[in-house]
Amino acid sequence: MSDERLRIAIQKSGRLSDGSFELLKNCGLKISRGRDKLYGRVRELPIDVLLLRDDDIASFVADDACDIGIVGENVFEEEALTDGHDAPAALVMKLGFAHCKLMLAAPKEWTFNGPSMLEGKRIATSYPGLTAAWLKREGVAAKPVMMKGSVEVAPRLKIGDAVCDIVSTGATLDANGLKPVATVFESEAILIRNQTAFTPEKQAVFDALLTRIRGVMMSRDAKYIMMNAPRDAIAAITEFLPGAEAPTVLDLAGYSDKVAIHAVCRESVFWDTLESLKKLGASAILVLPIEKMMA
Ligand code: PRT
Ligand code: ZN
Repeated sequence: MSDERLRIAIQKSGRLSDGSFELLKNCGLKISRGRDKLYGRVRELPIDVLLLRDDDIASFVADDACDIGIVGENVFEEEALTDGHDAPAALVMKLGFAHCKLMLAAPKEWTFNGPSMLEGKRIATSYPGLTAAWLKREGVAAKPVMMKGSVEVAPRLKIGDAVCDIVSTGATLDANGLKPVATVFESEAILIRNQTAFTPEKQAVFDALLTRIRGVMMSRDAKYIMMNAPRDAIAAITEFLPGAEAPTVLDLAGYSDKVAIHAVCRESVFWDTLESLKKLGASAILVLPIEKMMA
């Protein structure tokens, strides 16, 4: 692309769009557009946002129509297996939202005792590439049957004996008399880019955006935790704090045997974490949200 603005493709509306918009918003990008528009412009940085069907994102990025994109890893991997791009889009990083699994599911009445049960069966799926790759890994000769949608009804319509479909809560399978029997692929939203080198200007914008995305992801579960503690409990408390490195230990005015401990916990802090800290001697425990982080 000759345009110096970084073009990012995200899903217009669907299961990836809220997470994608929120990520960009948390990176400080204000996208001026109406929800029905296909194009948005960021004011603070030279970035344009294209709003597309999720199915088009990976190939638009591969074809250089966009520089980067946010897409489901399931769709990205399926296209890599089935699409003939010379230079397909490349994975930059996982984004930690829109988690789901591509699962093999069979009628509830089956007693499933391993992949070999699928030998010679027809498996209805929108993901024939990933399904075939899994069957090959398992050494099972079964036939994926491509269905664009409503895969879960295939066994009832006798289009397939089993299905391979995206599962989140499992409610759709359950409502259709199916049960998950094996995980074929675990997916989440990912950031992808094309393989053409960016101009130095565009590369600088991309690098700045990546730094912000990493910061947003780091601060997602992170908490700032503060407490008072007996001096002789510092080691035990430090070891216990979830995902904390090198906490700050401060003297407490008027107490020689007590200190204040401050730390950034990079993993979730639960009520039982606080209860355990209390048992180790901590008191006056405060847990604060972290809005932004930069390593
Ligand atoms: O309109 P557009 O083409 O852009 O969107 P789409 O309808 O093709 O895709 P969309 O928005 O449904 O999904 C986009 C991406 O979200 C997928 O590629 C996955 O990476 C991810 N994702 C996360 C899911 C789900 N969760 C999910 N539950 N994609 C689909 N489902 C469907 C699934 O196909 C099944 O029909 O939800 C149903 C199962 O849900 P449960 O909760 O009943 O198990
Ligand atoms: Zn789609």
